[in-house]
Amino acid sequence: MARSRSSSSSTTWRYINPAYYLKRPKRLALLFIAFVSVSFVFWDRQTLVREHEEELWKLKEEVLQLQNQLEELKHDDIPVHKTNLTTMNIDDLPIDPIEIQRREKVKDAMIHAWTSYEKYAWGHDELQSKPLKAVFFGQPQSKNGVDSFGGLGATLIDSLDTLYIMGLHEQFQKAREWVVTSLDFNKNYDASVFETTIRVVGGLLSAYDLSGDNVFLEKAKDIADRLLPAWDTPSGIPYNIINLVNGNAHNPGWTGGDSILADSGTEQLEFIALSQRTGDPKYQQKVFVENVIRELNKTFPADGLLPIYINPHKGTTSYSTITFGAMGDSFYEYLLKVWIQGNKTAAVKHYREMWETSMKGLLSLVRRTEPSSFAYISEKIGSSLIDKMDELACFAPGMIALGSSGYGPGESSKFLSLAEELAWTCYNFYQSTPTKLAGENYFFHSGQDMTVGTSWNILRPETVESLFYLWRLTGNKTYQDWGWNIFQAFEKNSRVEAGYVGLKDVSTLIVNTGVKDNMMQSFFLAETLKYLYLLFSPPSLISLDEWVFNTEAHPLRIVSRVAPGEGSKQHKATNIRVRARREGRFGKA
Ligand code: DMJ
Repeated sequence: MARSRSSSSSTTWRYINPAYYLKRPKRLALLFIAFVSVSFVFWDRQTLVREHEEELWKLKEEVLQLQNQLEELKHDDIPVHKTNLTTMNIDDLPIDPIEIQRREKVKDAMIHAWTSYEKYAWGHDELQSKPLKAVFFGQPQSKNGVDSFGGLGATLIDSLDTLYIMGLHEQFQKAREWVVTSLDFNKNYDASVFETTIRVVGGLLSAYDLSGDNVFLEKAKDIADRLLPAWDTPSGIPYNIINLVNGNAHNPGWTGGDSILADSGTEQLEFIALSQRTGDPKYQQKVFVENVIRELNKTFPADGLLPIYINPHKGTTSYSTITFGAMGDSFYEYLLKVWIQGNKTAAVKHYREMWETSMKGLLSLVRRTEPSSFAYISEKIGSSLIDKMDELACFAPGMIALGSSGYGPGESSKFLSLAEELAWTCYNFYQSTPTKLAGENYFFHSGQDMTVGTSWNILRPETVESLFYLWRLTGNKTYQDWGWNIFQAFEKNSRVEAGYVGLKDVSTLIVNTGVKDNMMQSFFLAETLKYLYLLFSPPSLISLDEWVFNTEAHPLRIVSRVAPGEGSKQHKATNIRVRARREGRFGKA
């Protein structure tokens, strides 16, 4: 046996000995043929793999194109229009598969936020994820609803139009059922006139404009009627708080009895829209919301900048901060947007004039940092400038870009470049922190560019709002990339098992993410996710020619303006078309 094993192993060895082949050419030829055959098989397989890969890649492309077509079909029932505001026609650009993927991710985020709200806080104002133990990353959270706005279902109403625009119709229908069966404004609650208007009246009107469903308009009337007595002051400047049952109105104690500028001047869009849609002029007529602007116009300063406190009895401003951030911001925003809502006609010319005056004032507040020359909008008290800017003021680049087209060519490009510069600053509010999320406000010290002041982040939308406008108005895809980076930072830091929460401190990382707070703000669903979704959508989806966004990102359809007393005639004209015939990619209405 030993001998036979050794003889078989010597037979094997001789096949790898070159002499075995060299001695006989026939063997050499056979070896060559074997080598060529093996190489051919190997090459053939490689080619097959490559061909399959190419095929797979083509299929993926096709899937993306089909997904896009599907998106278009889903949006078929949304009134859409091709924008003329753009300096270039973005609709003519080829479909970008990256854009579609990003849009889908934002939609996933909305589904996650909405499903969490549905599961844990249905019908409440906001979803809270409260830490059960000591505050630490990853601790268990209680998941419950809180009624920060008096139990009006703020998140649900704020989300209606976002759901609709994203094509989440099942969720929209379920929310609609809640509005029909459970939305009750008869609450003995001292509500904020401003918050209730921008979230609830605005959200309902937008849902009405998109769906044409009368239920939303009826509810909008109900809540607006409860808010109206707030304007019953000697000057017409409203009180900022009102009881929803008895109509008793007052101002918060901490303002010393004054009304707040933004709270008093951010109702015009919604109430004018309500008059247009109901045919009832009472919401917009002079004793109510429009009188505020007339009153303020009487003593409007040369720089168009108003301090944040106004006396509702005398209609005069009090010595206080001038800012495009908290408590000032949307007053300026609405001067521009009411002009747009009114089709830029003579009837609303004074709004544009006041806005342009305020823009002169804004220019006087613009400063630049050292060493990097970031432009920022400072604040002012008396004659002193304060080197501080709120993230809230980051809506301004978008507003300036939106208003820039109303100037002549020279001024227009000057304002557009300022908007772009300010957006770069706001983007850097995010990029300059370890979490890549912005703090609530920033200070600017010589030689240090920007430093975080108040360091929380509560999922605010203002920067992505401006990126959305700049993308729409310039076609520059950089703004999409910036928005995508911000979105990813929200995903990384703020996404939790039950929805999304803010951060307590954007400057501190624990296990690679920021320390969380416990609140999913309703404006995250109303604004942040909606603007991000639209940032990655064709511009014809909610065209800026046909829609104007209220300050809570609720799109209101632009219709011809109603003059007081012309209510019923106007009502016919405002019969909102909900099914537009599609033309082109997303269509023209
Ligand atoms: C929103 O409610 C509105 O955008 C408002 O005008 C300002 N604050 C929040 C979002 O930050």
